[in-house]
Amino acid sequence: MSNHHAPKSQEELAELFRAGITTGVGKSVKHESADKHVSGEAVYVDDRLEFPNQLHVYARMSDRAHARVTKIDVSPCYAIPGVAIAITHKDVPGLLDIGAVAPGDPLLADGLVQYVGQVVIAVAADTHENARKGAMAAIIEYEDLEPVLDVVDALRKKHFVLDSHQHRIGDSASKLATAPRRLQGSLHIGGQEHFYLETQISSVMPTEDGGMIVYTSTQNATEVQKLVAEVLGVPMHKIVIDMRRMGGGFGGKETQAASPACLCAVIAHLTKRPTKMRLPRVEDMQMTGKRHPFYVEYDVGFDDDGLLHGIEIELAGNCGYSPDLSNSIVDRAMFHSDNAYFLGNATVNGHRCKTNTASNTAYRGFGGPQGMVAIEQIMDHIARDLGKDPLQVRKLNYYGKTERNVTHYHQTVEHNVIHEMTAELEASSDYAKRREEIAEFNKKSPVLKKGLALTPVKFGISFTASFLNQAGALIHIYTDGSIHLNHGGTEMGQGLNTKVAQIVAEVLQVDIARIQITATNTDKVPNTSPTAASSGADLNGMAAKNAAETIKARLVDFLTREYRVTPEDVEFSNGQVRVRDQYLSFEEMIQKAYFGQISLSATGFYRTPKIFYDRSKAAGRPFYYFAYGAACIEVIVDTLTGEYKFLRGDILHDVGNSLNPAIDIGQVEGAFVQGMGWLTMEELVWNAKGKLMTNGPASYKIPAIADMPLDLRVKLVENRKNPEDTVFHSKAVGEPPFMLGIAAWCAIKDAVASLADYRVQPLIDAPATPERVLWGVEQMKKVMKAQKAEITATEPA
Ligand code: MTE
Ligand code: QUE
Ligand code: MOS
Repeated sequence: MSNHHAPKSQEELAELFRAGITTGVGKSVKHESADKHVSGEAVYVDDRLEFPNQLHVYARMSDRAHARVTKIDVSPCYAIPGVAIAITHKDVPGLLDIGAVAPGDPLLADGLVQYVGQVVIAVAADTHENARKGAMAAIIEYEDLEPVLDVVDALRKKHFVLDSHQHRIGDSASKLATAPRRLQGSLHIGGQEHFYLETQISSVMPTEDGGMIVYTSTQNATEVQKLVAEVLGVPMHKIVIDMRRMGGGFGGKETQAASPACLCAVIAHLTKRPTKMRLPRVEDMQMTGKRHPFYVEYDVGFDDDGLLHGIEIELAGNCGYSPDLSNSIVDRAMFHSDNAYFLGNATVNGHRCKTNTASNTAYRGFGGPQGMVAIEQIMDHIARDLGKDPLQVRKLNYYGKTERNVTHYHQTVEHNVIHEMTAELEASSDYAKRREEIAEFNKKSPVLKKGLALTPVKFGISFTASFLNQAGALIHIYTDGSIHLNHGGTEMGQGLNTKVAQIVAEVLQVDIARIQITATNTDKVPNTSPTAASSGADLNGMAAKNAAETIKARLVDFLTREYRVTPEDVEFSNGQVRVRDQYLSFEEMIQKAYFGQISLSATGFYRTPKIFYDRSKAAGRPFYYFAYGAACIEVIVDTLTGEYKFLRGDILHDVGNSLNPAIDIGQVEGAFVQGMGWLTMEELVWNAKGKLMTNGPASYKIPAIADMPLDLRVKLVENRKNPEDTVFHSKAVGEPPFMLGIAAWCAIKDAVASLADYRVQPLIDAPATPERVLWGVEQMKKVMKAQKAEITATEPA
């Protein structure tokens, strides 16, 4: 890149030009931080050099689920050496509430605590340990109130954080009444801890004019900026958020990174000292919200083939104590209660139940997985009732390509590829043959039973709050030809920065090594949406493409004037530029453009076209397109203990034209395992007083390498570009494959159902822990015993 080397000959430049770049779009470029992740050199907030005179914050949590706070005395805190300040809600200079969309989340409890883990006071000291001792020294007294801890209880009492909402198409009630067959059921779906490796953390430095620079681990820089400004009572322009990378987010840092940032900012403001807060794991798990547990009731009418006639689904999300993002999350559960199936005549009601637990929040899939688990349970239930292979019932109910293709929110499903994908996976996984082999195996094996399931995924891409579908980017090219790239998205391990850099490399036809990726920063790209809804690359990639094209157009225009050629004569390739029959290097061109007084810096912007949604009518096109996938999972279950092992997994997933196949396959694998963990082994347990007992890795089990299917085969759909005009015709990948994990849950139930000749659907709630599987086995045994007794009773003497 340096221009001090001997200039290359025209032949050398032409040769480089013809070689083309190897780090553009569609290439398996390794993650921008891969080496640093492995060596430990990647800098997370806690790895930053500490500021002199820095304070550490520790929050004292409520140990009551629901209580009036009758007394807070922080004077004993100051007896601990090193304690600088102890704050209560009264010390917050600006707004106390940090609710994301609707109010309800006080930064520090104001007279009332609503869950075990709620922050009541915060203490800052010279060390974390002194801050902890200080916080524990405070005297806090409560008067207990009756808590609501059960979602069904909340539903029956209509104890909601927000109003219920309905999606409807056709006439479900009359179709249910006239359907040849009808089934009802209910189901509990568990929540899920994010278990990001890096817990919530912020570090705040006060600057001049009452400003703050905030280093924080957040998916939502602009929202942290807004909330820090609000709690301090200053305009947003005083606050700068800097976010280089997260050690995982998974939705858990979309709203809930704000609390440590705001606590630090308030303390930094009051003490004029730099302030850091990092949550210990046990506190993080109790303080912050999780995936919403759901309770589901359904009533379904169908015919003898298993075709749906009418359906009614009640989805009750356990939101915890405050709204947070629950409105959009329960909406997304409702939007995905069809999964890939044409419901026809359907009524879907979504409820936002209030319980005295941490406020549940975004988590990969954003409610979608819970809605899809409900309909997959219904498909299995119908199949058992008819004695059919569940896959047959699933395929029968798939959305059509040109008919039977309108959703219960009145969006037409276009470019449906689930039929072909299912056929391909059925063939590549040898489904039919293995189905027979498993039936044979189960006949001969009294204790160990095998199960198999193949389930589809159709996931809507776009924020359903349409205004969020926008993004910005900023590119500078310096005079040496090196490129500084910034965009509004955040890197949480998913490879967004790598993909956006590949996009810029592709447009400018330079090697990715020329591009410096930089921290997300609110004074470079303002008013960013959260990096969420899997839309990071779709939105920020397009914004960066737009910025790169702006600069490229200026350069082409400059070259046409300088060389008196037409735009068709100018071509960029592999760090070289051909102007008719002359070659010059990228940096040579940049030098010329600089001296030609051409602006080498540009912003880019993007908004998603075509989408609209009228929530009051529950109709529109909330999703720009759908991402599809399918998984086939085989399991073996020990019916004496309820333990199981996944033997094989075959996955086919659709990412359109992949921006980076290696990263996309990594996303598919990681999402599948996370989804499988949610529905099998990850169990949250609260005690009768509402305290989370599974508050660390010893009691909360996330999947490890040994829990992977013994044989896992992941494939991306080939040669199927996104028909919509997305960035290089790619599709979003972050969340959709999470729901491939549903096949693992269905496979377990298939194994258990074998005990009753596949004619009874085992009622195994999620997660299907060994205890619940054993309970399902007992159900099957009881059913079989009852049947035998009936047969004996009716036999002639
Ligand atoms: N992958 C890693 N490694 N770490 C994460 O925290 N978050 C997931 C997914 N993949 C996550 C991840 C979630 S919840 C979302 S919404 C997307 O990444 C966000 O990034 P994207 O939109 O750039 O795909
Ligand atoms: C998917 C998402 C989000 C969403 C809708 C989705 C999301 C999110 C919001 C949201 C909604 C309203 C707001 C707001 C955010 O909606 O992550 O600030 O006012 O934050 O379909 O992932
Ligand atoms: Mo992902 S749950 O949309 O952050």
